[in-house]
Amino acid sequence: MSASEILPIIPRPVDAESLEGAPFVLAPGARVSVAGVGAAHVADLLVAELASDCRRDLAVVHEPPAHGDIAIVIADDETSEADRAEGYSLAVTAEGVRIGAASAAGAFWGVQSLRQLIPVECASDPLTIRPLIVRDHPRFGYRGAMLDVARHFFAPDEVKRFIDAIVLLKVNHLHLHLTDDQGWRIHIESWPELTAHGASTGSDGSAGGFYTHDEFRSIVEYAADRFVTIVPELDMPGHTNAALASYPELNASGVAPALYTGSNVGFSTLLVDDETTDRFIDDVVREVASLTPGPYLHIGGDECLSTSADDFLRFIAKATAIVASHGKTPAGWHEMGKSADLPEGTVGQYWDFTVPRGSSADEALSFVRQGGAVIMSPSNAVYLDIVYDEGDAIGQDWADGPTTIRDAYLWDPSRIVPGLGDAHILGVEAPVWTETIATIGEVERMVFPRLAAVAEVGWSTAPADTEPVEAARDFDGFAGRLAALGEHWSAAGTEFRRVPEIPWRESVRA
Ligand code: TNX
Repeated sequence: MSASEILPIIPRPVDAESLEGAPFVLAPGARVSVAGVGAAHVADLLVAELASDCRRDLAVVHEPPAHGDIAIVIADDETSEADRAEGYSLAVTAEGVRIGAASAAGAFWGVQSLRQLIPVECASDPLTIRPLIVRDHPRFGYRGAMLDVARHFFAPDEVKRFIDAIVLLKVNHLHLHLTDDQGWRIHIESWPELTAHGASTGSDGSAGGFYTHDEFRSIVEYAADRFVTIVPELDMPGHTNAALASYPELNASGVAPALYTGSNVGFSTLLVDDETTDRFIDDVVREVASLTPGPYLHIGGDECLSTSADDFLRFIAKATAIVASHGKTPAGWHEMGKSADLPEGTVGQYWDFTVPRGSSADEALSFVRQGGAVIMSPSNAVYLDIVYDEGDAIGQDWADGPTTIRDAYLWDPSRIVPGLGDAHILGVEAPVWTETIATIGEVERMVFPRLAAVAEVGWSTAPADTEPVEAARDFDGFAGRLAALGEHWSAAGTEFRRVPEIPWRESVRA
């Protein structure tokens, strides 16, 4: 077993080595020394963690480190040129801790590795860390999680808590599924009934809710401070009952349907080639684009079972063009690849799990033919609303479910669609759909520990392609590191499922 598999860090770093010698001890008076653009911001986040987790109060200083300090250094030559966006190094010796990166994001990921190495008892015991050196960078630039706030609504503070939990795994995109049949969750000034009426309930008759523009901006800012890009999704033309229920004029009949609180999919559609609908799309996309600094605006396009094939193609061509006209790169589920009229660079999200792959594979490749790339979300591995085990009370059981922690770990993005390799894969994303999931604690127990597996698939070096993926990935090594991470989740109050495949420490048993 190589040293990188022994150090308890998830995702597994590219290179990691334990060193001989005395450990680092965080002594009273230790400081965080910063140099370079963005280092002070990352230091502030580290200081806040050390204060809340370990009851240590460290000053941030703009001067070279003294013995026993933690240094954060941001400069171009801290990583190789290829790794400047997010790579980092982490060195721990008796002399001090040093995180080096070419970007603030890289330094922040270095801090996440450091946090996992700090003993959870750090508040009462001396804080010591074994000597080691890590050099690390991600395989993919896009590591995502998706939270469905449409079926069950989650308040801004709950979303921020979720962001805190995903960054520990170096997940850097949060896709918010903002609209669906059961609810419309973002205020639109020019179409106020979308939230006045369309946000008033949710799955199972739950209370509903929505984000004001200020609340949405506060989520975007909180995420950006932690190097997470928010990807907003307005799902269309299907999954639109909440909008149709809010405005009669969006319906062919001129009559608004009732709000919907069930779990069926595929029964709703926007009109196609309709002036009111066109104005609606332009307005909602414009407002959400204006709230979104990130490059992507996701418009769904999935499961349009009530839209004819021709209508679907015309709709997608028009809606993606509208997204591009508001300065955003369109993203959508793989069905959107049926269209050969996508704006250059449109991103597809692949969710199929059936083998042989059939038409979905061609739809995925269609994004590449049109100058875009694909996010891999094979539903049998990464749909985190799928039950862990037969008979679970919460979760859905399709997509080859149950989905165990092994299923979430033993797959590879470049082995899903023939002809779709790393060069055309933007990254990976794990969605959690919430028809059956009502509280943020339930969300966390579905997401963790499986998101740790998906995060490692997206970050860590690709397994040798000479072997089957089950042999190429070391599940036992991952399980050992995950057991250590469980202690951190317990200490942080992050809920997670104690799946039986993992040798959780006694201290984290429920
Ligand atoms: C499929 S696959 C959906 C969602 C459901 C989910 C439930 C895809 C893009 N859409 O509408 O919530 O299954 O697991």
